[in-house]
Amino acid sequence: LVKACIFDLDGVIVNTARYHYLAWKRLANELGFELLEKDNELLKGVGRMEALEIILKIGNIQIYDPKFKEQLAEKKNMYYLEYINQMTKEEILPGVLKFLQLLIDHNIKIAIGSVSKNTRTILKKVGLESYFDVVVDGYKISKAKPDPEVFLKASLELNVPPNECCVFEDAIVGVIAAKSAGMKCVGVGDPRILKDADKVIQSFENQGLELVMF
Ligand code: B16
Ligand code: MG
Repeated sequence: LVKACIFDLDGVIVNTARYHYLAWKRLANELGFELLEKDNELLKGVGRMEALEIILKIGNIQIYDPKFKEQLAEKKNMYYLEYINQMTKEEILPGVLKFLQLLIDHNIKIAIGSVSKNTRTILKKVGLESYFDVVVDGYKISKAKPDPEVFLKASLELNVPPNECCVFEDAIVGVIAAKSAGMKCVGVGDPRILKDADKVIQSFENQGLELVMF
């Protein structure tokens, strides 16, 4: 059994991946190109500015002015916040609450490891702000996934060594980050995409403690 579980936020606890996509798509459309649902896979888990670079590459747009780039990223975030502000606890993904409670009941610590700067807002919106022992978000780190910084920081704050932590991730870069942090990793989503995870689940529904037995 592991001693702590670290959860990615977007796409694992709540389905905000969809809102990130809609917000980037709006920005892309304004810049004159289309953003496809399949392009969204590349955006999962990467930081805001890194995501913007990917978007601009897809649209074949070159921008050299860093200020203008900041403005575009901020615009996207405004669109994103419009969606986020409508969120309720109904949007916590199926089985998540039950699984978190199971871990708490068995004295397994729980943390959030997200590069999102909107982590606190989202947790508040869905009523999970006081659930986690530790929350590491985009304000506490300087390197986005696939860098392991976010998970190592969580392990440090939890006071649990990396090899006794298990990360839950929906993004390829997140799985890479977890593995290079020396942690166990459960992928949430498509096993063909999350090949490097130790295990992959479709959802948290009906998951028991054996999921974190390695
Ligand atoms: P923000 P995670 C990530 O969160 C998202 O997956 C990614 O799509 C987003 O670009 C990034 O947060 C930054 O988010 O713009 O809210 O700071 O998956 O690490 O929970
Ligand atoms: Mg994610």
